[in-house]
Amino acid sequence: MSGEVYRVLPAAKKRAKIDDEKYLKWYKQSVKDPEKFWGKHGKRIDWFKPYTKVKNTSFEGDVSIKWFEDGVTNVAYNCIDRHLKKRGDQVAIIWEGDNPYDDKKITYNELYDQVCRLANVMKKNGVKKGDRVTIYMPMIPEAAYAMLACARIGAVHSIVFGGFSPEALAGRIVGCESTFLITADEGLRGGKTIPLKANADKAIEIASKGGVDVKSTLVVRRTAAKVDWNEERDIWYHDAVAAARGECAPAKMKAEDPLFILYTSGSTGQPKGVLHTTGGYLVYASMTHEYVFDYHDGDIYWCTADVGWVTGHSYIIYGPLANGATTLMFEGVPNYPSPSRFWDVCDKHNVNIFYTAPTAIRALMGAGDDHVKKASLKSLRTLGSVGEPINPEAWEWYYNTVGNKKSPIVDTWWQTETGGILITPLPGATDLKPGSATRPFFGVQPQLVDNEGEVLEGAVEGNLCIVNSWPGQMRTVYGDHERFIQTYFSTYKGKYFTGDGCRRDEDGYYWITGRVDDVINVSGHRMGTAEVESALVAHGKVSEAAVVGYPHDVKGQGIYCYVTLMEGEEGDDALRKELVAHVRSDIGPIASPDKIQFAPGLPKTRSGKIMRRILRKIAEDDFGSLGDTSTLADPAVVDDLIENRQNKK
Ligand code: 6R9
Repeated sequence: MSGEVYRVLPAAKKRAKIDDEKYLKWYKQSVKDPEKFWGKHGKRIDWFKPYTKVKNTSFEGDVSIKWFEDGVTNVAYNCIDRHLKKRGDQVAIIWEGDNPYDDKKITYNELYDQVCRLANVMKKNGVKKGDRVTIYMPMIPEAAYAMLACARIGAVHSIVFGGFSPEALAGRIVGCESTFLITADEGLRGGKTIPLKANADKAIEIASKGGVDVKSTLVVRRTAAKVDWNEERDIWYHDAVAAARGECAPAKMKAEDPLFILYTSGSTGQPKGVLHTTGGYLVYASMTHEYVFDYHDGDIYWCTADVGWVTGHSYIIYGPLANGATTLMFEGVPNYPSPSRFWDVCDKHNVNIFYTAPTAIRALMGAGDDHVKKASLKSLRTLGSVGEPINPEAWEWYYNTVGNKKSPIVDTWWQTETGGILITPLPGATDLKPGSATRPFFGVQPQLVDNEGEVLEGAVEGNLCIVNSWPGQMRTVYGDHERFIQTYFSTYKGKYFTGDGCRRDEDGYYWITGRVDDVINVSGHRMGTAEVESALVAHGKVSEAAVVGYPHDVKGQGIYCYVTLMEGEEGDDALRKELVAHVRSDIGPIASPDKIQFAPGLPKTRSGKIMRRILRKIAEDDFGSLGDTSTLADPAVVDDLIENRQNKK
């Protein structure tokens, strides 16, 4: 599997800021003396008051992570103000609308003006330093302004992806007690509208029953659809911003003041609010953006993610803007109006660095080479992949057909929790192996352990841990530090456990094998099987549910649900449809079940634990190797499950 090696391309090496020699030297220094290494690189951002302390972190006991703790800075200042003198007229954001005829360029000067105005609007409406602001928006420039305006005044943003349901949005509003919401009348993706304002109204109602009253909703007019209006609460964005002042001093933020909360799924319970702070996060996001993509001044950079996910935070907004880059923000989807959209946009804006997800690559590969070949793509120089393991076939298509064998692919492994990329090739330094995220970034110390926590050396497969802190690391679960410790530092004491399985080969390259916990990865979106299960059992006809992932050609993993119905209920296709609709409305379309199997019983141990291992095998249509079923309370249920499996080949 680790056979094929793609050597560093001479042109990439020539241009790159880091070659292999420098990588090895810096890596060694970064691990040997993190204080010194990060003490130096922390200066890549501007500080109002320089730090004297660099690293103060412990993965033991109460777990405490602090970087640059006595430094004072502001993220919006670093992403905008400090560039104005040199690049005020340079484009900061290229916005490409859902409709190919709709686009816009925003210079750093304009960005400054827009962000200051919005910051003043928020202040005027009572938003203060430390307050949580929920952002539920389409991919329009106002989403970027909203993030930066929060950062400017020290408010903490919590972005909820526009594909989430009112219930999911309400849960996140209540979770961080957020009383200020920014949204739009509607979103527009792939020619279809998404009723964001109507969803927000519903969410506000649900949240108020949960004890949190949203006081103001700022609404961007995107499609000009007619929306319900609450005079007490709703404010038109364009009116408010037009009346506001275009100057607003950046708040003085301590390095460890919170920057944002982002909810993400875990193996148990409801999504948790991952908290990132100011200084270390920005240092890490900007440094990885520069070196992982080999970013140079003047490059046009495009990350296709949505700002609702961490990739959009670190690699559409904060990393690129901190580096004074031109970042492209895309409202649409890969296959609208046709599967050549990505490639057309690359040509239209002369994109040099392109960063997307394996699920999109696989879908576009399936649409045929003609769509790519029509485009010139000659501006492309670095290609990136993120979100899930990339299968070698898709990797090779990306390299050969999209990259024309002249652009290195950086397969970047990281997580919402890590804030930035941890394991990745560097374009001018790393020989590539399709499917491998290759080697750790500076300061990152991966370790593989077995299920008992024994450290594994050499070429081996195990559970991936990181043994020392890096500046971009999450600091806590918002409002629940105990859950932070439990989730990440208790499985293997004193180590950050990622939840991923991983193989290390004879060259020391890392190959992520996927989650080893009950998290599934559907089209690069993280989903807790427990969340889908709790949505299913909330339906009146369902008594019990177990959800597992199974291999899916395009999505990476599909969602397979085993459902036990209440006494007297009949499982048929109509009920299947009803359950799919129910889950979509409870969580959002991204959680749509792919397969539903009605099961009179689930395989349980005598102590009542569902044996998911067996359910996974059956969902994969691989029931020849179910392993030991003798510990089951009722081994007969397995025969029925096999008989009625939904993935028969
Ligand atoms: C950035 C992001 C994190 C999980 C992670 C892993 C999977 C991400 C990957 C990858 C293999 C890669 N993952 N990048 N697996 N190769 N290059 O995606 O964050 O949404 O929190 O997901 O995604 O399983 O644990 P997040």
